[in-house]
Amino acid sequence: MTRWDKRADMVVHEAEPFNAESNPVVLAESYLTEVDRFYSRNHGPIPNISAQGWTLTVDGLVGVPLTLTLAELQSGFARHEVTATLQCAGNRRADLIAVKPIPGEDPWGPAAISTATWTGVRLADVLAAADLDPRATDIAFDAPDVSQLADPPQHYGSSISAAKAGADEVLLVWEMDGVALPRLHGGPVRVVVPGYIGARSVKWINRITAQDKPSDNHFQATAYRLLPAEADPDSAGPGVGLPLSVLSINSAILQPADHTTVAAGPQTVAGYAFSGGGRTIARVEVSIDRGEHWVQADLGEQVNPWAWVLWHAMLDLPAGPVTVAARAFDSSAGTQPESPAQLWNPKGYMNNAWPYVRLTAEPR
Ligand SMILES: Nc1nc2c(c(=O)[nH]1)N[C@H]1C(S)=C(S)[C@@H](COP(=O)(O)O)O[C@H]1N2
Ligand SMILES: [Mo]
Repeated sequence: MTRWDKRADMVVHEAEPFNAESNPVVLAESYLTEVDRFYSRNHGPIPNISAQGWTLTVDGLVGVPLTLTLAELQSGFARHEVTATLQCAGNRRADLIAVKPIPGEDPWGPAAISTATWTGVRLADVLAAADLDPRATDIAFDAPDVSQLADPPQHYGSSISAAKAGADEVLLVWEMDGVALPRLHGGPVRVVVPGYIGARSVKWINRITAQDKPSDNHFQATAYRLLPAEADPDSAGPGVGLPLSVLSINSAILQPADHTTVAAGPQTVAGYAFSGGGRTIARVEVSIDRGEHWVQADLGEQVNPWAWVLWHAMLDLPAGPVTVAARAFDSSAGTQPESPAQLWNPKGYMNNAWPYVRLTAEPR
């Protein structure tokens, strides 16, 4: 075990604030990611908030502002569960950095993504209890952790549209896979916004504000925006670039590991595929000739549109160096672009290019 009760084989990008992803090879081995393998992304020191001391304020464009304790949240609203995949907007950034450096951002591999079953109450039910004003277009979330990445330093926050906030799958959760939400993952309470970039699933949430514009928090207004390739990220202030929310279709090859030697002949290749916005995974294909020919992968179950698919395919590898590529299609026929160079952006977000693993196949 390493810090925060994570497995010793986690890939730790930063110890403080703690930023770590699973060893990619083991990630595809279970549909629900074990909590001690679940990636974690933090922008500041992890707050320590007791369940007894926690309160949630609901204010802004509401008829009845609320202050709720955990006991009131748990007893006042119907309990719901959602199995949902969280994916950081920086997942697979390493492949963008290989195209051109991205200073100041962690080189996440393909495992800044994980799946859990989350238990809590619907955000929509809490907003209804506060008598949400129909003029509210955005629902802002605030948390107490202070990030030095903002200038001046700022607590973490973001927002989602009022339409998404009203959707059944968006929960305020206090349990992850049946255990109390660990402190690292936002305990006592976080929001889970399935199908959106992880940044919107605000941990340690202590305030929800209904408003008629998006949050002006650094992590909504300035960070987590897709800048044009030419933009200078240091001078791009609030409002520049497009705000990221719904995830695009993505996939990764997790087995065999990149840059490894395997036996020529029959070889199983395995990974995940996931798309945002409630779109399901329709097809995954793999290729050993850079996309001239494709082999159909077998898809595992997708328990609901908010959770990933694990897939595997059987390839017949010729002896010698071989590059395996994959691509997924979602239910809107959306698919992945061929090369990360087409997607490079100054903050390195949303890489959904074909994944590649470079293997050496040795004659048996
Ligand atoms: N309060 C707070 N919430 C946060 C963050 C944070 O730094 N502070 N990081 C966000 C980002 S970018 C991601 S990808 C997810 C990661 O959640 P996890 O650590 O539970 O995996 O939390 C989001 N919520
Ligand atoms: Mo993230």
